This record gives sequence, C-alpha cells and structure tokens, in this order.
Amino acid sequence: MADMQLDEIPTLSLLYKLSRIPLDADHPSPCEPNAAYNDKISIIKADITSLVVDGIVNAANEALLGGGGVDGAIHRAAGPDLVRECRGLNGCEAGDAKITDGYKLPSEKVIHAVGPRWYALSPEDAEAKLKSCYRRGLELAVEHDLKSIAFPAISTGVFSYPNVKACNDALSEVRKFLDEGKGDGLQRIIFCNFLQKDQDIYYKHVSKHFPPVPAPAPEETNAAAKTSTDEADIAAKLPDPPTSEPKDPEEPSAKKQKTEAAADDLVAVDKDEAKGTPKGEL
Ligand code: AR6
Repeated sequence: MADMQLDEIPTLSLLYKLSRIPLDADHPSPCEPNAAYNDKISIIKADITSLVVDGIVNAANEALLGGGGVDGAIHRAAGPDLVRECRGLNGCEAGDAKITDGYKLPSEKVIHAVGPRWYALSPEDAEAKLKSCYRRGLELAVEHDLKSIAFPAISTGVFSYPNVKACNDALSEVRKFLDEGKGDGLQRIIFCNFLQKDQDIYYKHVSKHFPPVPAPAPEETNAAAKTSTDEADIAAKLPDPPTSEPKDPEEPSAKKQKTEAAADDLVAVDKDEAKGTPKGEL
C-alpha cells in the first residue's frame, strides 16, 4: 500500500466545512467548540502502517513481541529490528505504553500500547485502562516531541472491547488531555480506522466531543468559507457524503466475543479488507 502523507489526511475542521460529519441538532454537544482542536483531530480509514507521521500507536499485548491484528501488521512492515528493540523493553502492563523506533515503517516512532481485554475485566476497569492507553500514547508523543500521532481502535479486535464505547472513551480522553493544556505541542491526532464500521462510528460520535465551531457572520464568510486548493485536493478523494443518518453498526451486547486464539483469523480478515482499501479512502 502506498504511503499517505499528513497533508493528504483531512482535519476535522475540513470535514465539517465539507458537511461530511453528521450533526444531531436534538442532542447538542456539552463540550465547548474549539477551532484549534478541530484543526488537530483527523479521522481516516487506512492501514496505519502506511501513514507518514511522527508516531503510530500499536495495539500490543503485555509481551510486546508481536501478534495478530494491527500488531502483526506493524511488526511485518517495520522488519525484525523492531522485535529486537521490543525484547529489551521487558514487556508492558495493560493501560501503559512504551516507545520504539519505527525502522522500515514510514513513521519515525511506534508507541506500543497494551489495551484491556474486555472479557477479563469489569467494564469500569476496562474503561480506565483503555483511556489510560490513549493518555499514555499522547504523553509519550509529547515527551518525545512528536508532532503527529495516529491511533488505531485499540482493544476493539482480539480484545473484544465494544466498538461504540471504545470510540467514545478514546475521544473523551483525548478531549480531556487537550482541555488540560497538555497537547498544545501536538499538531495532529489521527484516529485511524481499519474497518468501515469503526469509521462510521467515529463520524457519528465525534461531534459530541469535538463539536463544530459556529459559522462566521455573513460579512466574514467570503474568506472563511473558501476552500483552498490543498483542501479541494483532499476533498476530491473523500467518499460521497452519507444520504441517510448513519446507525451504530454494532450493539455491544450482540458482539461476538473474540479470543486471542482467533487472532490469526482476524489478521486474515484484515488482510482481505486492506486489499480492498484504496489509498486515500477516508
Ligand atoms: N491499521 C489500522 N488498524 C488496524 C490494522 C491496520 N493495519 N489492522 C487491524 N486494525 P487488534 P486488540 C484494527 O485485534 O483488540 C494482537 O494479537 C482492527 O480492525 O489488532 O487491541 C496483539 O498482539 C481493530 O479495529 O488489537 C494482542 O495480543 C483494531 O486494529 C491483541 O491482538 C484493534 O484490533 C490486541 O488486541
């Protein structure tokens, strides 16, 4: 798969400008609109190993020695030097993260976060650990002066965390981190979905946490509403806007529990999905 540059990835501000994100007028967001946040946040559907960013986050396990899903994809793309460095890290606890180089990946660094196993913990403990993965990922990015970081949907594969809850927990923790003023040095925080269902969930729920900034008054609109050439290039690659209200594609209670033994099946499914994902499909 061809690499995807940062300037090919739309910001949330651009997605709002192009009316790609559905808004729920009956349930306005309790959060304050913030233009700087919306310029930082991106949601894309892509293979995370194709992103030319400062850091990508891996959904690893405690051993940090590779596995299935996104972990397998990252290790395959990075080459054997990655596992060599990981061996020296002495593993990592669930809810925590450790950083390595990216080796053959287009991203400079990999942040290996260990998500919770949904089926092994209480929902409260699982939520705390998932949020902690996003926080630790952001903290490590800031400590290492990374300007752009991409997260996969941690724990929603082999570890069975319900997709809608995972999306809301991730978005709320990132919002909290930014509200605490800790992410000012980060220029881009990308939620990188591999599956269309996760992409739909993020599009549906993002406005609760990162609402659009109200449109400027009519006399200011000329400059503000114009789409730049770069934005028009990105917009041209976006899929058509939805014509109906998106539904959450998954009810948590109906979710089939996956086991780690099924990790290889998941890789196979993901590989098939990756083949059908054209570059720039968002
Ligand atoms: N790019 C972006 N996202 C991806 C990619 C990719 N190339 N491949 C899969 N995903 P999972 P977990 C998505 O199972 O649930 C491993 O065996 C996938 O669609 O990779 O945290 C580890 O070694 C899903 O949305 O991670 C651990 O043992 C998300 O990545 C265990 O699985 C996470 O799915 C971790 O389980």
